[in-house]
Amino acid sequence: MRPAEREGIEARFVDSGAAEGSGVLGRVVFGAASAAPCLEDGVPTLCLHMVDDTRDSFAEIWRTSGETRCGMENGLVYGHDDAVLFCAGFIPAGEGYTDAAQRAYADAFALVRTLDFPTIFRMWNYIPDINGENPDGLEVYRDFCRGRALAFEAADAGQAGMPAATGIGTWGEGVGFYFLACRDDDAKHIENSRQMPAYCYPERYGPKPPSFARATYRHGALYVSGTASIVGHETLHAGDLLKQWDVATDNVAHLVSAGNLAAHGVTDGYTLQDLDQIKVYYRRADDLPQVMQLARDTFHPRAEVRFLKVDICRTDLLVEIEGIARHRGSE
Ligand code: 3EB
Repeated sequence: MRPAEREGIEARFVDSGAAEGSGVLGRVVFGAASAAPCLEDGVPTLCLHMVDDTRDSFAEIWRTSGETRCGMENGLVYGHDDAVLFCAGFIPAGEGYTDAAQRAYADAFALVRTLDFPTIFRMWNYIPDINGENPDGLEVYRDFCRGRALAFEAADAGQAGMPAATGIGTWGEGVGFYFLACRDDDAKHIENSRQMPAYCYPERYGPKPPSFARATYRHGALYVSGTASIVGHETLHAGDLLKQWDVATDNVAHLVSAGNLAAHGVTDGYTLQDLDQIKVYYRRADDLPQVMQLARDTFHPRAEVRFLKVDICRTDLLVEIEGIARHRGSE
C-alpha cells in the first residue's frame, strides 16, 4: 500500500452547540448523560456520559464531502455517503454483557453487510463500571470482551477482521459504541511489535481476549487504538503516571513509525507530531494538570486534544491515548 490522497472523511471536536452544516455522517456527544443513539435533526447522534460538568462537554463530528443518507435498524443509527458508514449503538445495562454484546455486535456485522460497507476500520466502546463485577463475579470488561469475541468468531471475521478500537470506561449506564466502516477493502489492520496482539492475550486477563487491532490504516490516515503502558501483554509502572505516559507514547510512536508499518506492507510513516483528534483518558482526577502538561510537551501545538476522566480496562492503568495520524501538509 502507498500513501493515498487525503481521505474524504474527517473528525473534528467542537464545543457542544456549535453549528454544523451539511455533510455530517455522525456525531458523538461526550457530555453529561448517556442514551441510546437517535437521529437528531437528521444527524446520527450518540450521547455518552463522559464528563461530570456540562461545561466540559464536546462533540466529535464526523464529516464528509459526499452526499449523506441516514437511517435506523435494530437500534443501530447510521449515516453514510458512497464510501464510508458511521454507525452507533447502545447496550442497556443488564445482567451481564456477554450475550448482549454478542447480539449487538452480530447486529452491527449484519447491518454493514446489508448496507454494503463490509470493512469496519475503527470502533469505540464506552463501558460503564468497567472494573466492576457482573452478577457471576466476572469483571464487566472481561464479560464484554467475551461477548465481542464470540461475535467475531460467529461472523468468521477472525483476527483479520478486527479493527482498531477503544474499550474504556464511561460514567453512563449501558454500553455506548460507534464505528466506521467502508465499502472498499483498502483498510489494513496494524499490530505493534512492542506489544502482543490483544487477541492473543493470555487467559489471566479474561476468558476471551479483547478483539481489536492496534491501528488501522486507510487512505493515508492511521487510526490509532487506545494505547496504554503495556509492553508484551504486561502493564508497566503500576501507580506511576509519568512512566506510564512515557511507555504509552513510546508505544504510539513505534506503532505509527515507518518501520512498524513496513512490516504490514504499508509504505508510510508518522511521528507523534502527526497525531490529531487525540483523546487522553486518565483515571485519577488529581492527575489532570500533569496529564495536560505531558500532552502539551508531546503533541503538535495545533493537535486537537481532549481529556476524559474515566476508568480504564485494567485497574493498574492510569492513562490511555488514542488518535488519528495524518500528514499535516502545509496547514
Ligand atoms: C490494551 O492495550 C489496553 O477492548 O477494545 C485498548 C484499546 C484497550 C482497545 C478494547 C482495550 C481495547 O489492552 C486496553
